[in-house]
Amino acid sequence: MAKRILETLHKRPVDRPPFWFMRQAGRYLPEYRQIRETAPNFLEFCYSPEKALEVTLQPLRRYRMDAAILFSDILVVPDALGQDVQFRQGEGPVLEPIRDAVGLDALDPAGIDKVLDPVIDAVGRISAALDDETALIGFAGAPWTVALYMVEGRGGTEGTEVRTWAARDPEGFQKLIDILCDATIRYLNRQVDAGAELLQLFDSWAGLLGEEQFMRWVVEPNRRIVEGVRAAHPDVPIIGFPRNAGVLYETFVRETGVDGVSLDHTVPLQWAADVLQPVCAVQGNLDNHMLLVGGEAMERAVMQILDVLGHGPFIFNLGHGILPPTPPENVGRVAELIRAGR
Ligand code: 1CP
Repeated sequence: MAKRILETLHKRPVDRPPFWFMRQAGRYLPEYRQIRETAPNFLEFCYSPEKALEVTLQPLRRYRMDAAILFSDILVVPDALGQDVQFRQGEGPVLEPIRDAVGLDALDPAGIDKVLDPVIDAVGRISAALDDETALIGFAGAPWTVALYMVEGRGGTEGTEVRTWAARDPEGFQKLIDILCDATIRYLNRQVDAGAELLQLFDSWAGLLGEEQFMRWVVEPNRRIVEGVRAAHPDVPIIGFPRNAGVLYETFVRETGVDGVSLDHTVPLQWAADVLQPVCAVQGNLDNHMLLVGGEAMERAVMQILDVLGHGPFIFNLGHGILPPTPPENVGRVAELIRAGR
């Protein structure tokens, strides 16, 4: 049978909404933690095709999602460009920050393919391992979000360094965005060549920007990447995720030409059904904290999403990634509800 998530993104009818969960492979699963311990650090884990294959498949064995997502991270791109990137235990990513033209000159866009070869290898292996009902999602970070980590040097900030650079010296900052657009188009096209059937662009920090900056640093780069991927692969669906963009979600879907949009949990359901679903498929948007709560509160939230968004093109997902303390059985319960259609 045709893959539900691809049918949905092409706006064709399906028997029930497809589903997958952001961060479906991760620390909430004991089998993930076990393999994670065998890698010396997180980047080496991402660059080990056998390990990436195994942890990509783990959540599918438990919950039979409609899609697998390549196990990797958005920060492999700065690493491939030659920036120093480290993941420290309990601290998240730490990068040698880039703040000016001198930092940009040190990047090496010609070297990315070689560093990213093991990720492309993993895509091929995952593609070969999936059954004919399960689609493979490739992904990358969108330029604004990747630039935030490259400029701040870490996560968990308000983005003060990157926001002030972008506003003070837009031409200089544009050079970083251009490097990231080109590298991302190339990287995503290679993922599709190796077997990815749809793509998601994560712009997790889109919500930090006001309208004018949002147009330049979120909408325009996402639009360019959609265009650059379509030029090589006209039929591969692309999902955008301008997290926390509020009413600017509407501008985003109209201007970028994405086939689907992933909604954070703050987007009102009826508004999404009325304003976004006529333009493209919507994906989301269960509050990831509901998976910590479980029980009736979680079940009610799931039904409500299915009721309001289930009539148009819709992919069930969370508003943001699964949190490490999530009880795996709550994920199973959500999968069961979606499969039953309520
Ligand atoms: O040791 C570990 O296990 C580290 C935890 C972890 C995992 C499981 C990190 C570090 N990355 C990942 C995998 C990952 N990251 C995937 C795999 C596929 C899946 O969803 O199952 C994906 C799609 C990502 C994407 C990613 N990485 C995003 C975009 C989505 C989002 O969550 O907003 C971002 C912002 C990152 C950066 C990142 N990587 C890891 C951490 C802890 C962070 C966030 C740092 C911060 O800003 O707080």
